[in-house]
Amino acid sequence: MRPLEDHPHRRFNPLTGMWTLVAAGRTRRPWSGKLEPASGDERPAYDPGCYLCPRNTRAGGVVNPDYSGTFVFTNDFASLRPETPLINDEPHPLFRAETEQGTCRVVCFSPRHDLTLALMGAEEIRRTIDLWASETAELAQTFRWVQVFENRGEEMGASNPHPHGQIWAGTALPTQAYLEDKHQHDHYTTSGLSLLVEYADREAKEETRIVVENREWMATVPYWATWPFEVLLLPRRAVSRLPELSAEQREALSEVLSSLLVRYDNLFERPFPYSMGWHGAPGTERAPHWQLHAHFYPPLLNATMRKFMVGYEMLAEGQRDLTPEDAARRLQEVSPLHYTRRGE
Ligand code: H2U
Ligand code: ZN
Repeated sequence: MRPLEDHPHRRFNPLTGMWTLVAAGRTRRPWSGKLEPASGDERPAYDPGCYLCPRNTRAGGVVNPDYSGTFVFTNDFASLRPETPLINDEPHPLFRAETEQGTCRVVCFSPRHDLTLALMGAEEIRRTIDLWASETAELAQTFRWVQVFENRGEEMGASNPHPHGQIWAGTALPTQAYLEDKHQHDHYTTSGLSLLVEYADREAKEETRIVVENREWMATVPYWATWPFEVLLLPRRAVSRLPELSAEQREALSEVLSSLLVRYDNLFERPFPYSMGWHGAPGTERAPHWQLHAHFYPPLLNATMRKFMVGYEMLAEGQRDLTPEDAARRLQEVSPLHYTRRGE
């Protein structure tokens, strides 16, 4: 371990330009924070009360089809709508506002109410990858930014345990996308290299923060991670958007996603909550500066305790208690076989 890691220090996130304070050793302090009870995850394969299961009725009376693979529908409570009139009202520079047009979809990963991506296996995950890609391609015809994401677990606000995610698409470039675009663009202009392609090459040489990898992908606890077990999932070759992934890259992605999510669940032997999502280049034009990637932001610090981004994090900057290297080591050490399937 390098001496830096034994002392409080700050690390720079080159994608967003933000810093995180690494104050290793704080987890040993006396603590009686909020405990997250490990929710038992016994569920039926079909739940008649679930609004995502096949053949059930959703809010507003629409009946789901008897789907057998994946299923997409426009969110019945969509936050963004395509027909919103575009008015830019600027009575004063300190009171700027703009309306936003868009759409929100819900994507079911499987008809099985009792599954999660971690339990689905690579072939089934592949269907979800194809769906993410085709939805992104379609929505990008109309909207500048397509945000594919999943909130998993009650801890992250998921409203239903049925395996599902969401896609929001809109005309504006949201704040995170704007920052990543600017930083990747600046890096490309000054060095001629894609920031995340260069980063993945360096991570591959160091190896310490890589959780799982294969010929096409790498999942690493990034050097600048803020959340305890945050992961950045990166393609090894330059690719800007989900729809551009080759069949081989999709195949390899399903394998790497499966191993990462199994490791996440095995870490505390409980369903592991997170918010994850894809960042592909905005728009449809060629974007050599932008490397496709997914972020995983899990809130847990250990089996029963969650990390709160409060106080210092809200008022000063992000702060983490264990080093990214320690987090990666913990994830490397767990079994690659899901804990609920060990006896099989
Ligand atoms: P989350 O679990 O990530 O909240 O996603 C579920 C979404 O499903 C949520 O945004 C929508 C909610 O608006 N929903 C419907 O579209 N129809 C329903 O009948 C219930 C919930
Ligand atoms: Zn269901």
